[in-house]
Amino acid sequence: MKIALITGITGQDGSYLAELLLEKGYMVHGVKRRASSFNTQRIDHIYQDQHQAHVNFTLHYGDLTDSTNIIRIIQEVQPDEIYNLGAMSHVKVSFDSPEYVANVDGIGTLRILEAVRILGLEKKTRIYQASTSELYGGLAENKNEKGFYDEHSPFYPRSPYGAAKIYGFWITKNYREAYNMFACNGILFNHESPRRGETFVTRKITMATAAIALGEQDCLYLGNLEAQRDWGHAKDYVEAMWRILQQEVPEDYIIAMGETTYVRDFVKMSFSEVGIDIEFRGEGVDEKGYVASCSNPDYQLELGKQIIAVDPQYFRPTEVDLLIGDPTKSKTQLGWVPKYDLAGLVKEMMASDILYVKKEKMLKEVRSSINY
Ligand code: NAP
Ligand code: F7E
Repeated sequence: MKIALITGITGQDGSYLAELLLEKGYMVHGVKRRASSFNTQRIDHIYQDQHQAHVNFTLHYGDLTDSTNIIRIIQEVQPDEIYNLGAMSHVKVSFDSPEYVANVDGIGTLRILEAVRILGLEKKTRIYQASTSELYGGLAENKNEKGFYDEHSPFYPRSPYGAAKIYGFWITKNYREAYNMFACNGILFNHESPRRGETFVTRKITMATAAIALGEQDCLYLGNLEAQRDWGHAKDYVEAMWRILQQEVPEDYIIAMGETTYVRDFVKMSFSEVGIDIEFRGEGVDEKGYVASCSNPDYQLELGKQIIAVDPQYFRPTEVDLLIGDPTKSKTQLGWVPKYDLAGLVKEMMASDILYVKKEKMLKEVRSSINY
């Protein structure tokens, strides 16, 4: 039985990857941080009661800033594969805590690689590093002749997050070349799901769409509506991570859908799932979205009501304007075929958030009806 260790197991990708590896018959170990409140919601369905826990699933307390516990966990687990997904992954927040991000996302990667080397596991343990399209920085002149970023495009990170991840990228490549380690970077473009953190733009939009449609919120405030992203589904992307570590030769791969969409259009797609058409008027910080029509009897809003506005507090000091990745290498070499397209992703996120908001609404009503 293969043994995998996942850092960042409590995150979006960690939870999907854990499910995938368990399905494939792996023994899965995960690193979770100690927190003052529960942080295991995304994996609770796997790990419900530690006394009746999934027999092939174990969690260890740990933190990527602490090399002593990284070494101890890797020594105990003796993994065949390590997926280093742990990170402070929010680009905007990285401007507020740049040193912490460098420590976790940059040096944290080194701690994993060095632990494997110190323990003499270079030949046994394969390492996947969660690299990112943020390395490209969205500079138009760095795209290839087909208009995509590919594995040869130059990097130009535009945030402390991107700068920390670029160290993680190069140190992974360096350990591969210097010590013959099977260490690979997956350069993943944005991937989303119903489990996406609530402060990333797609989930913020689908949650707010559901809340507005159900009368629980008045207006959705967003930042840069002009940003364009290449969005895929996290379930498809964790499959690619696994495939990267099953190859004969360790290499780096871009994982992307090869299509890009404006944030504004993602808003329109989300609202259209509940039968609401939005018309955008105005420009820059004055741009606003209004209800143009409502075709679903369950979700009726006043026509002409303003429900979207721009709030500059969500702008970033430096923005990545446009990302679009070329998945040719991953499709041909890894045989990776995504099952979801953007429409399918939005549909799934909206269905999940409608249920979520309905449940919250019901709980609120129950609580307010109880006379304490
Ligand atoms: P996520 O939902 O934010 O999850 C991040 C995980 O890292 C969480 O489990 C978090 O733990 C953990 N973590 C944070 N700080 C840590 C620390 N100091 N020590 C150990 N663990 C720590 O991110 P995701 O979307 O699943 O992304 C997974 C990885 O892929 C990240 O490295 C991210 O940077 C990278 N990536 C993501 C995308 C994307 O579009 N999703 C694209 C490219 C690359 P808590 O639950 O306790 O916070
Ligand atoms: O922003 C714009 C924002 O925070 C997407 C991480 O997983 O993917 C993610 O990073 C775009 C940006 O993701 C709001 O300015 C507009 O242009 O969802 P996001 P991100 O920054 O692309 C990469 C690949 C990673 O590696 C990261 O870990 O949307 N935007 N209005 C907004 N963004 C947010 N968060 N909130 C807004 O209100």
